Amino acid sequence: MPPPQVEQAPLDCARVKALLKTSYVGQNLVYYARIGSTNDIARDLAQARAAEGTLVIADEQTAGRGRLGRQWFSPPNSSLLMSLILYPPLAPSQAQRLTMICSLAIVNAIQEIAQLQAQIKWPNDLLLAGKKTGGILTELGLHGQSLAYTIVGIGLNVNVRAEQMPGFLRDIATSIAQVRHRPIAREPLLCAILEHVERRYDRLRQGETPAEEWAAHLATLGKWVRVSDPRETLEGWAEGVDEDGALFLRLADGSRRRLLAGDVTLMG
Ligand code: BT5
Repeated sequence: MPPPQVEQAPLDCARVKALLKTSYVGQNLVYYARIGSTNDIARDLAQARAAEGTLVIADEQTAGRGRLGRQWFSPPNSSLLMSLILYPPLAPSQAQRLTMICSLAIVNAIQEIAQLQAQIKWPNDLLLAGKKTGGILTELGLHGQSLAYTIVGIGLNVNVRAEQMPGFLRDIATSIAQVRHRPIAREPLLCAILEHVERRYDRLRQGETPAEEWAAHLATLGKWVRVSDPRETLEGWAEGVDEDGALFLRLADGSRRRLLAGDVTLMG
């Protein structure tokens, strides 16, 4: 079946403002048709103490990035590319909790708006039909030993067509429209994500931990996996995660490692 033609119009910010039912997340919306990286703009705003919940969003990024300086690819007007400014009452070692609540919020919103069940791949990927549909890049600003601000950068493939993906991504990446076989308006999806983020962030600030729910949505657990970071590659049984999202890996020699970051390959 040929891929469907999908809607790739610029984001309708007036529609977002009309639909959005949050009290602070996304209420200060900073829109760019084209920008280098929304995370960079958000960092500058956070350093100038922009309001909590300020959202920088773009229809196109010329220097969108993932972890370790990797490129985030997105055709214009096809995706959600955004960075949220938060000042959480957390220690730097707990900041992964923000990635956790945002990935859960995206799972909730995709279910609500597109009726699809997304999964989370440790530590920061969103999957649909086993392929990467989104990624989160949480960056921290420190003041001494404390968190001064956090920027949660979210890239979500909404109406990206298969033929728009560069060759090296075609087998491993997908979009909501590809899985659903039809495009979806980005504005209601964006609003649903922000509403779920706000609810979850309010609970996080009250001391709730998202770990148990997050673990239940992880595609990674209970599987034999390979985890690579720039220093080493380990293989083992993904046993569980702790409150701060660290992964417990049981190695073949019986020892257990606690991993904070890395790239996971699900084996067999
Ligand atoms: C991520 O990094 O997955 C985090 C991506 C965050 C992007 C957002 S967009 C808004 C905000 N502003 C930014 O500049 N960044 C954030 P990582 O886990 O390191 O994955 C990066 C890898 O994902 C790349 O090396 C590619 O293999 C793959 N990739 C790149 N673009 C993709 C896409 N559109 N869909 C699926 N996979 C992609």
